[in-house]
Amino acid sequence: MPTATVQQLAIPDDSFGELTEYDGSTEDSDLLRSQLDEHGYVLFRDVMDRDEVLAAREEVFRRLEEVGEVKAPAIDGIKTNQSRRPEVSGGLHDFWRSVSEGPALRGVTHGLALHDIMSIVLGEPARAHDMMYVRPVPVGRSTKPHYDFPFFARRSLRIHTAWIPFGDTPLEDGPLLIIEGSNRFYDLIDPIREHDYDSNYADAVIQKAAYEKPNETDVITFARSRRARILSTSFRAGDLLVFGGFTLHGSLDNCSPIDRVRLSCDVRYQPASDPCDDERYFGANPTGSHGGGYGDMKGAKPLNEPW
Ligand SMILES: O=C(O)CCC(=O)C(=O)O
Ligand SMILES: [Fe+2]
Repeated sequence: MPTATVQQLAIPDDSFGELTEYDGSTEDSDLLRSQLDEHGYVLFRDVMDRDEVLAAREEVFRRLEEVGEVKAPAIDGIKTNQSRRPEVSGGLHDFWRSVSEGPALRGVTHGLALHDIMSIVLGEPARAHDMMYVRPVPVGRSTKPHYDFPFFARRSLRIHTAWIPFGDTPLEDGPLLIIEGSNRFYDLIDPIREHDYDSNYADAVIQKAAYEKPNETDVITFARSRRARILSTSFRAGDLLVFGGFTLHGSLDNCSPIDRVRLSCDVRYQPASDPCDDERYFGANPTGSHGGGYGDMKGAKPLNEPW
């Protein structure tokens, strides 16, 4: 059993499992859709151009090196304990927005390769949200389990998340986790699905819908109460994880012994035929669910400050 902790608790062997790898063709829409339906996710290995993914990694970490947060060589993503980010002209919002709009990064998240895969997964031409979440996650941190649907549902109810590791990400670096079978936890899903997001999408309401119930206990206790395992894997640059809005996910803790920052990005895709006018996620200045756009993201905070 490799090192894996979540919320500072070691995961017992029988509570951990490997994510199932998709081994079919990336062109086989029926198979992809049936896997997504069965597991709630599809794990693709080595489908993105590794060099492009690593170039995007370097692009982001160079920006963090410029503000003193990672050491040289930037591509290694090793954290310092300093930051000059609060002094950048334009402020934290504009800094994070410009990092999130880097051309190498966008070439991966909004390029043809991912667009084509997502179109096949969705079974019709796909369109990406303009807003996306770049996540440099330092040692000691993790993402709590949640469903994505409440955040993104409103104008399209068919959003899917593409989670991309920007760099090799072993378990100890705290990659994404999925709660096995959570796409069938109907007692949690039904109330989320039935909410009318078009008439009430206040940030507090959707945060509560996404996070509250799964976090009444720690993740291990929660998973055990559902007789489910916590699934993850060691990711490699080039891998891609796609999941639906009703798949409970979070992340392992970053426990890197060398202070490596885990870098990933999550971007939403929906059918292009659904409305693309939710100002929270589309346009040149998307507001995000809380209203402050890129400035509200965890990634907008200097790495040495608490979230
Ligand atoms: O990368 C993470 O820690 C969380 C990502 C996430 O919540 C998502 O991809 O929807
Ligand atoms: Fe999420």
